[in-house]
Amino acid sequence: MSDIGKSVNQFIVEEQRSHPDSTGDLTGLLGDIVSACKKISHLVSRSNIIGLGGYADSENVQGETQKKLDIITNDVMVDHLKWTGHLAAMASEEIEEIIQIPSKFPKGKYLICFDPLDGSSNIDINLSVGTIFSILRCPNDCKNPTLKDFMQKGTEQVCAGFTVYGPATMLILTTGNGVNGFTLDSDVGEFILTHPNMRIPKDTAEFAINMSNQRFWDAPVQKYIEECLKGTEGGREKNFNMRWVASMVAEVYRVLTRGGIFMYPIDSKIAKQGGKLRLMYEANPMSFIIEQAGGVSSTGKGRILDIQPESIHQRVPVIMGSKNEVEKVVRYHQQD
Ligand code: P6P
Repeated sequence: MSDIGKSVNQFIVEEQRSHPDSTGDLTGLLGDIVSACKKISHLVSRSNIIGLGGYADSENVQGETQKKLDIITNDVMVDHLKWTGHLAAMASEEIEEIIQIPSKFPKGKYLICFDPLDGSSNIDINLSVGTIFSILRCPNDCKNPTLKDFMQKGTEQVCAGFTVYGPATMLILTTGNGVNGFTLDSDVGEFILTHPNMRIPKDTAEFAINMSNQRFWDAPVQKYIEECLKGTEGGREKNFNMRWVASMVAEVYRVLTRGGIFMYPIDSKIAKQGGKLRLMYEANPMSFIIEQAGGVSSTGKGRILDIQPESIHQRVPVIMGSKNEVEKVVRYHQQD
């Protein structure tokens, strides 16, 4: 019998049963994350009506001017998770330091890194945005978690997920047993399984990259994109299509549904920062999901999930999606 139509809660509980040693903590934590994302979906859809559009008069740790919703959605995530007893600490794109659990609440065995509203520059133009999260086990007893406890490779992730607040609100989830997509039925307030076992086609003729950076890219990326633009006149089997939404959650969801290659490679403008996208709460969770769906995720020179993190807000180059295309770009880096 198909699992389609199952609520995300039933799906998670049944997944938990397949791990006899599980305590239910992850199930509980995921339930709290789902509640936070439903609240964020509501706020995003009503932001124009309740005056949450536009910029706050503040900057985040990235030096980016914060949208009002950046701050509010960060608070929604923290307020929904700090009391649950499932977390030892949190890290957010919007906050410089790790977020400790207030002493009046019990600590748990997990760590979470999240971007509460990825792509928020799209809010005022009504394009898709989303929440991205990555869950790690807290090493040691984690009574006093520090930044060091978060410095775990992406391969150590227990769970990763993201939402897309778009024409439909979607939740994409992996706990290491494949990738499943859920659609929010706002009539009943439940995420319903609509996209079981999502798989990325190994081939694609659709690339996503911010072309305005073209003159700053390294030679391997220049070569690859030039071939895509030339299509059959440049030796490719097909002519390519291009997409760029400037919202990673929307790009990755498209790749999961029809294949594609999403690229934010290093370029000479951002080389000193190491890249544009953040490792702990963008590249790692999305790479876990992409690999679990049969795709590949690389910096161009190495597997993203194998990177040993050195800081919470560390940036990395990202090339992810359909296996055969990402591996072509990797080969071009090896030949460089
Ligand atoms: P650019 C959004 O700010 C983000 O972090 C990703 O979601 C998105 O893919 C990228 O940056 C967009 O970058 O340079 O096109 O604004």
